[in-house]
Amino acid sequence: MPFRPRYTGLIDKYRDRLPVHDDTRIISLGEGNTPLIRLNNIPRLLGKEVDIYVKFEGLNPTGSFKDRGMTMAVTKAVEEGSRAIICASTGNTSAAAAAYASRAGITSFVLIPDGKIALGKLAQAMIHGAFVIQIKGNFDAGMQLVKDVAQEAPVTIVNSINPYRLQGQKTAAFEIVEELECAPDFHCLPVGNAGNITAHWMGYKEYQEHGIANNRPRMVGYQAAGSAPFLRGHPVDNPETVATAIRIGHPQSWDKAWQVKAESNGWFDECTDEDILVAQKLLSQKEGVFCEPASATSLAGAMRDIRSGKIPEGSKVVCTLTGHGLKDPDIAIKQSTAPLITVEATLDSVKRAILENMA
Ligand code: AN7
Repeated sequence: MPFRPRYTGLIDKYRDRLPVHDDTRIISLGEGNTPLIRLNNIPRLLGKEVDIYVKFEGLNPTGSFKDRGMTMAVTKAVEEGSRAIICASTGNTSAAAAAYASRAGITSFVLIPDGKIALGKLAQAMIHGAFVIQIKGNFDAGMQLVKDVAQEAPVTIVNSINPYRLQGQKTAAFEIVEELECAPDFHCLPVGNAGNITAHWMGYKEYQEHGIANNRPRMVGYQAAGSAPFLRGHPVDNPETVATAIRIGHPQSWDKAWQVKAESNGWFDECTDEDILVAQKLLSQKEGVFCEPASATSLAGAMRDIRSGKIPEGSKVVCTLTGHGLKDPDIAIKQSTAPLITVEATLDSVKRAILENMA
């Protein structure tokens, strides 16, 4: 039987393209290798001839793309002898940091905005044994505190200002090129700190420079309207959005992201919370793909730009779905229109419930 070798995570797979040594102890949970799902129904609803793929990063071990960066950041922290990691987070980074720290047997400290992270993410940080520090302030305040405290305490920062994070995250672009056998024409992402859009661009450029792809995409970053510093042209002090993952007003990769836009001939745009929620629901109900609100920002923006023709027919479009819908059960339940039906536990009443609700 020609069995394929067991998939052991993205560092093993892309070892030659990542800053590790032969004897580096790899801290992995089998992250990466996520599905690239071609949308069947949404393009038809749009009435446009476009190939839309979603890269479902919610299927990483802790349910978001952060695992790609965290396997690298924690592997290097351990290699360098660090005993503790720290991050500020809108939720997903804290979940990934907590999980990879427990895998490595080191301590994690996570600073989160009090009351403003989705329930699933808080549950993850807690169950993995992170020290959860809730601050009475937003992500941006937490990020500043993390930078300050790391000057005075022996902790390694694992936010995306840690350069190993972007190295890990660039592998998502590698996977897309390998599957499509080319780069897409447009790659759409939700943008918060802008680390991920920067990392993807690094990956696409590397594959083109090394002759693995002969094209590169235009990079398109979408922000939530209430939290859109790249649209305002300056940091925003009180960001607000239903998509709490991207409730970020002072992006850490500010200069890098402008460079990505310029080099790739891409653009930034913004989506209202309403657009974001519509896209989340559409994906769930028309394609069977359940992502968290922030993730749906990529599709919300892409749909608008496809409708307007800014993304022309005939294009190959990839939208990254950065996190799993189960991260934020509260929003999902609020979004649901189908009624919960409660009946007696009898054949008759169940049958009646079915017949009454058949389409
Ligand atoms: C689902 O967890 O910043 O533009 O602290 O969780 O690379 O910041 C999360 C960011 C998009 C934005 N989608 O990515 C954190 C955090 C989801 C996210 C983003 C985040 P970047």
